[in-house]
Amino acid sequence: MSEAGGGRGFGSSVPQRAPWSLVAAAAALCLVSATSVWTAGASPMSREEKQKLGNQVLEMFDHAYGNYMEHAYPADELMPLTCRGRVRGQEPSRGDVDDALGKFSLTLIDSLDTLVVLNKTKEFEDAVRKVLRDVNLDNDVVVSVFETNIRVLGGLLGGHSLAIMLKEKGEYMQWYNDELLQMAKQLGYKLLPAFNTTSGLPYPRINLKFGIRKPEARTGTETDTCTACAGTLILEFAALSRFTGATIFEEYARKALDFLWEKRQRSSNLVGVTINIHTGDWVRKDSGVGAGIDSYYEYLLKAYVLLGDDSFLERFNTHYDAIMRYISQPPLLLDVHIHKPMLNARTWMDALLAFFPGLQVLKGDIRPAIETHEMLYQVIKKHNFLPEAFTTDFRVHWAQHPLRPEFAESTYFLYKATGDPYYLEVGKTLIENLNKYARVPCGFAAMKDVRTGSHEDRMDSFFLAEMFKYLYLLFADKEDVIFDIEDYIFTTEAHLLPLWLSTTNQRLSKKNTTSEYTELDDSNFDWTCPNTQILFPNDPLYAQSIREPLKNVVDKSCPRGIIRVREESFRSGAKPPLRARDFMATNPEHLEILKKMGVSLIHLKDGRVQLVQHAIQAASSIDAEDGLRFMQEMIELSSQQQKEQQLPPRAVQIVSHPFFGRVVLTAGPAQFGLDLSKHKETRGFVASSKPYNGCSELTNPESVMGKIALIQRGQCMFAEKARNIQNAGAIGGIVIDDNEGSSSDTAPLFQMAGDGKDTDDITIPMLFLFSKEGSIILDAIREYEEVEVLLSDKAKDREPEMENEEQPSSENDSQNQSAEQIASSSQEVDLVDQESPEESSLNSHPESLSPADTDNAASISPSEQNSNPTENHETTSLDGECTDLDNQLQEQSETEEDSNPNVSWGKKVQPIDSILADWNEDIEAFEMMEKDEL
Ligand code: DMJ
Repeated sequence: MSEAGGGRGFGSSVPQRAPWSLVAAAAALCLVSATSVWTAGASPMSREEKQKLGNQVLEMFDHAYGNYMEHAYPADELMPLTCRGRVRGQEPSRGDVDDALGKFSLTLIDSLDTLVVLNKTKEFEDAVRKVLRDVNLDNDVVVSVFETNIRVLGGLLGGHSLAIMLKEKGEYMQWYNDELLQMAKQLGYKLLPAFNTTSGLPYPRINLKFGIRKPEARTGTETDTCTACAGTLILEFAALSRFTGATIFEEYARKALDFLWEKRQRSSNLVGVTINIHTGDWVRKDSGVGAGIDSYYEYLLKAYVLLGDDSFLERFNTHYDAIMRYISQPPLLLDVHIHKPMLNARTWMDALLAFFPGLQVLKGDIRPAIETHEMLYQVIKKHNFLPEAFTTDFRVHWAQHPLRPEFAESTYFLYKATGDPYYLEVGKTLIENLNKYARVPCGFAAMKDVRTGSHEDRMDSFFLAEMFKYLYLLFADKEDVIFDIEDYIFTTEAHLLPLWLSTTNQRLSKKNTTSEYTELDDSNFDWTCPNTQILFPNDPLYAQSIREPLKNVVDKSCPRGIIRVREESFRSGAKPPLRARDFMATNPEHLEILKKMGVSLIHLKDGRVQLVQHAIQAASSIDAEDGLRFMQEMIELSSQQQKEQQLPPRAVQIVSHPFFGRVVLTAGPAQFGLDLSKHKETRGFVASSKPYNGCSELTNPESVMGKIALIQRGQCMFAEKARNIQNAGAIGGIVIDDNEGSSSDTAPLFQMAGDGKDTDDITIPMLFLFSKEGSIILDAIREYEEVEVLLSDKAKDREPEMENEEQPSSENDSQNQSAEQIASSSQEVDLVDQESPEESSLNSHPESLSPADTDNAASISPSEQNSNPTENHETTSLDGECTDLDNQLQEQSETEEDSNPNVSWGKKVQPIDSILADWNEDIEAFEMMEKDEL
């Protein structure tokens, strides 16, 4: 393989763009040209305020980066609660999420080009020297190919791109001689063995030292990968090829993309979430724009922008057409089945899809981008952050939030496209929330639960790679950035690749691609990057007019089950099918409908009622399909109800100096004692009980009197501990796990059960902390002696008067906590664990399903039979308000169908066998989705 001469044959002068490359640049440029179009609308933000916010972003970045460098480097990531580095193998495994960690100083590499964007050139120079001096890419660690590509290869290439730009300017980086690029090439070669499959799709993981095949590799047995994992390589691999002249990288990435394209579901033009890398069969046949698929679509469009290859645009447009037809239900984006795209596969959305409005801006399809972004913003206003997943009626589905940048990304692109100062206000809210809820003395901590405000001991590298870039650029004027951002494209990790690569080392131009398209179909340009002068010709309030009808979409929504309804019924004026949430077993009309749908009601001996469907007994195939949907909803509702019977997590917030409420620990609730959700929180200083296990009368009542007692788990019942500390005068208790190293990051939520007897005598609140979270309090006592905490159901706002007391040195004091200071305790364990509400799922109720292939069954308990299950949901609303959104969705759906002769309800009427086969697939898909980690 020939390689273009090392020392940046592309080094000191930036090549001129070829004519088509100007098209690519124009595609990127169309994002920014609208800023000058705006003359009216929401009040503009003054230059001073924008600068103030920009400076705030810089200060926040310093806080995150500075703490990483001081307390974590050379580890991959900072653990901001315990203020130390996360070193793989030294912390309890968190599963797949740890596959991003390769002992290669991930956060430093991911931050390189952010330093330049934020005008920290000197720090960039230092950081590059550190990478070259310290980073080893040859560790015996199994890493994710996808994460290593987007974060490390992308980070090195972004760093290289800006290093050569700076060198050319003549002031900084004069010593630089393509060293980052050489590292990138070394890493590229390390990833190549992953592509050794007949399909050309890469294995999901690789051992950096031993590759795939060697016995020491400890990987290579996987059969499946996610679509995004296989389809998010082209930008970095093509850039590597073009920078170095080694064409193999681009070739491999193209081959993987070609294979995915071939495997798209031909009638819907959608792709599934996971695919078998050997056979090419879809493993998960659900399809959306979020987790598992997201950046595959992003890279098709951006590959066109960067590489100018029309076939990528063709593919993107074909998929986009399918997304807008099936998945987009503005303002929602809902997953569907690839082979049955008119049926939703889920009733919830994940946070990763928040990047999609940004991609729609790049595409030039602004309206749905504005709509979805507005819906997401309202969810954020409700919970301060976007929960990892939320339902179609905007309830929290997965409560964590690892400081993801996707929403900030879309906000930036929408501002660039519309110039509407509204998006600056959105950015301001994001900054405020980060400082208010996620900032801790040693960095920024992910949210463990957006409902309680509790933290997780993690600060992912993408927070520095992406969040600060997008927030800074949102408020920056051209002169605030030392280079022209429009000369670059953002990778999915927001790394910057120069557009001039399009004309460099083009050995794999479009004529070599395997795409079946050779000619461009002009109609596909319908949605592509229109001139923004035409987009908002005479209407500077365009974006606002789109947002206006949606302004209460979240607050006024109702709990819903499956949204898509049978359009045909509405057109003919017939009643909509019976929804599971409306079903009442005492309503004769409902029983009649059940019968029509082939669903029978069986009263079990234990008093429960079981619903069984024999599709064959339904009055028609449409009734059979309604029955299937009804059963599916019933299973979801019953699973939801079981979840709701679990107690939610609680929060322990350290409010004394130097924490001032900024550290919030996830705590397990007790099934006895004061219910913190109903009563005011309890606040007090903490004191360790003697004996520490709290299993007998306390010998130090004077120390715990009026305080919150700390007790170790084990050796007696939780209720007994509670009684002993209560008798000693404690106003509350925190039980700390004695399993060394246990953490709420890795263990499901723990609920403390009573002792099987009457526990009404226990009136103080009791909470449970895993060992790691407990250690944070124990360390604080050692360091500061007087430690005050707040026990509550949800973290409370930091107190301004306490913040004001803070001395400049106090932050450093707490940062000085070292790993050695983290105490842990260990003794025997016993008693009752309960699964977290987040952990329980449809899967956990296999008994609800009949084993017979042709039958579908769900059980409901006697108490559920006559009640409307939705009454238990936390979201309430007025009838009129509910129907508004439903109608919107209905209308949208009808319009879609009416205007599209290819899509008709008739198409959805399937033979019974096929419906039953699909049903089984649905169940499998739901099971897998519930298990899936984002
Ligand atoms: C980032 O690592 C990338 O943006 C990726 O494509 C998916 N999302 C994470 C951050 O949320």
